[in-house]
Amino acid sequence: MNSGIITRVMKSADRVLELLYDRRGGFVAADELCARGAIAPGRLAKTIESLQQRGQAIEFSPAQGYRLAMPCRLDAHLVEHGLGTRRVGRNVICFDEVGSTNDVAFDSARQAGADGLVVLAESQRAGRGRLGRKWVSPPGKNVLMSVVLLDPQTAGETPAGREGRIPSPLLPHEAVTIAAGLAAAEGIEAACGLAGELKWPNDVLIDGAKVCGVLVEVHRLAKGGVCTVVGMGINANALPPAEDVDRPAVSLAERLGQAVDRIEVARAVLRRLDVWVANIAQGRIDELHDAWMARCGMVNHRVSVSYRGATHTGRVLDVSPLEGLILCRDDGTYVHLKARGATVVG
Ligand code: BT5
Repeated sequence: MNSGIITRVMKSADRVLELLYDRRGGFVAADELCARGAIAPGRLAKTIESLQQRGQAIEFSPAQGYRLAMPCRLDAHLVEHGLGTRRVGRNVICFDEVGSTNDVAFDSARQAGADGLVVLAESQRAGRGRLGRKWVSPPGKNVLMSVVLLDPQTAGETPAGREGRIPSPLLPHEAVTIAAGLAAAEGIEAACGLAGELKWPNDVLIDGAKVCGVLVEVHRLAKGGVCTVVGMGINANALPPAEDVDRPAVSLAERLGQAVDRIEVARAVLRRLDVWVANIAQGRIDELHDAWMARCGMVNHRVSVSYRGATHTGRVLDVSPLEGLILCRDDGTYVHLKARGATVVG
């Protein structure tokens, strides 16, 4: 088959998948799929077969047509379709298995048009958390995704700085970390109606148990510029084995009592991340601060934070998108603790 025909066949398959997905587990008549998917009736069975080869479970009833079993398998086209974002999710790729989606994201950052790329995987061989810890997720059940954000110089865009000054760094690690956690909590709520609480610096909790973790990493690129990768692991439908976690974990499905559509969750989170990344890039961080604080129950609580070899114990005063956690230590002194290198230990 020449490449033009392959592209057309893939586009038809994507369109059919969209139509089936949008029916949310209901049947779509073969005539409708052909008409709206611009497919000759004789080609529909082959198109359905190609989607089945992509791992989608599609059922056929002679009387009713075709239906996609929900929740369906992750699919890059479905995540992209109807996303409506400006930067995050301009392109989406989806893998069966990778080492870590963050590594694939960094590798992809060298390619043209990588800004906003979303990398999803059904499973990770070496999913990582912060500070050398692991992220463990049963295959095919959860959301494991990473987003590439290139600074404007790298992305070939106009830097968003006043008087042509390029703010440095353009996307502060601190702000992106809290924006990612907030986006995850907001997206989860939009997709499933579950209100998550934020635990600085990078956890989303439901009733005190961890449902999502965020890992923001920054690399300088060989060609110049900086690449920030926002990695997120969301327990949509399954928990990690108990021996792999040192604190309680929870999944969305467990809370809801039913399986969750990962595509809906991923899209909702990406939409919110797009909004917050735009705010940060424009230097508008007050809104981020207020929205974050509204979901954070830590203020005025006494916590102990391990930070670069020392432990700081005191009362949480605030979380600043640029300065990190602001703590009034038990001895009355104040300290600002940055997300990178900090872990709340008690
Ligand atoms: C995090 O680290 O919470 C950041 C996790 C980021 C994972 C995503 S998945 C996609 C992308 N690609 C990657 O390789 N990583 C990112 P941290 O705060 O260090 O928490 C890690 C700790 O959480 C572990 O030591 C475990 O105790 C616990 N943990 C591991 N897997 C978990 C899970 N699925 N659910 C809840 N807790 C988990």
